[in-house]
Amino acid sequence: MSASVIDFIATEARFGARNYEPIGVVLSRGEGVWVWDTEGNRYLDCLSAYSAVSQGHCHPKILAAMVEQAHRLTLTSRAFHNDQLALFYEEIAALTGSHKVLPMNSGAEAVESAIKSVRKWGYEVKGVPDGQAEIIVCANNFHGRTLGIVGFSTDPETRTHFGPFAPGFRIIPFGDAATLEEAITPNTVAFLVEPIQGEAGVVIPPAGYFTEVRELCTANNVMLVLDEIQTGLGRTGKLLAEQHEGIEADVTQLGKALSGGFYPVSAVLSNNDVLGTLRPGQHGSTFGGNPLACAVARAAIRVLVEEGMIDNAAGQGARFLEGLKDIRANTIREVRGRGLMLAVELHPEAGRARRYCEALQAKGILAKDTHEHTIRIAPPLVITSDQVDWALERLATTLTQDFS
Ligand code: IF1
Repeated sequence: MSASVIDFIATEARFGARNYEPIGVVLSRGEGVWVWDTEGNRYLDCLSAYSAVSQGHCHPKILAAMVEQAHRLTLTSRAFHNDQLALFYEEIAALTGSHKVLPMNSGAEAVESAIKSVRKWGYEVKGVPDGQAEIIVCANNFHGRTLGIVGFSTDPETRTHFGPFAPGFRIIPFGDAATLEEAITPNTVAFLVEPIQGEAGVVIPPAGYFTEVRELCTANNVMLVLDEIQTGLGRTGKLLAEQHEGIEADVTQLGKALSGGFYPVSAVLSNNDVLGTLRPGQHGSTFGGNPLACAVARAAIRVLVEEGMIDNAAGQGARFLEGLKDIRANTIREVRGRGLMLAVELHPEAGRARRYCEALQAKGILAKDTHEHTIRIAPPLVITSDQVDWALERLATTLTQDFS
């Protein structure tokens, strides 16, 4: 590593809270599926900032929209109207078939806002006794890092020594509708779940699971709340992952690619019942729904649809998944994926996934491990067949090495 790279990393270590352990690369430029480090080395980005850069790095049309808006008006607060929010509402509602939209900033904020809204609906519409609302979540969930959210995490890394936590959450296994039915009580207001568990290692539920979940929620007047912050906006080869299951959520959270990686933008989408319970002064955010965020999000959604990125994710995702499954390596325990949300789970005896990510870095691919033994593969949705094949070649040579 050159002196400058070491300087960047050393300075981060000197001043920064050490809440990450990044791969040893210092990036300085991005374009499409490619990123470059400070020494000019090029990498294919197979993380896409955890699916926030689905449109590709520095998409020119999103950039142009951001610059144009930044010259005009960036932030007014919601104390006043602005000329971008209504347009954002109309476009995101039309695209997703939603009736109400609550604009926020981070994904976790959207999840927290959904929890507040669905509890409020429980008390004021469903008639749950005040303070007794229950929300069912799944083991191995990941919905963000705020105190409320880590309070119902089952990952010790995420929650240890951050307590005490808020009550009102029940945990069931992911993918087992019978346990959902058993967990529902008259005080249950919602089932909050990812359509595919991302951080858990791209865990896809059994076919028919969400059909049963949808029926159970409807039959028990429980709101189905889908966290599509990672799975949404084309990542799985459809606009929303719920579409693979042929169901519709009552409440949905979007984030990450909602801005194409230019700006923190998230949103809660719902039917009228849930977000219709909020009254002036009961919820808010300084930056939520600001004109710059809305202009960026409108452009990010537009290019996603107009440039065929969703269908490309389906086609290239199928190519990538098939190519990964064709790799004959005794290090591989399982290959999973839907669209361009893919994962390679290694046998524990193959060694830590991080070692393989470091070996991939040397071959020009940036990927991230999760939970010790799984390599996440999630390139921007603009990836081409040639780039998929280029990546598969390098993945095959790396995965046939044994770093145990
Ligand atoms: C980190 C994980 C992924 C998410 C889902 C809500 C949020 C996320 C399904 C919160 C965020 C990010 C957070 C980031 C790394 C990344 C991540 F490894 F943490 F779990 F993608 F899998 N729902 N996921 O995936 O959105 O508040 O971050 O905007 O915390 O290290 P956020």
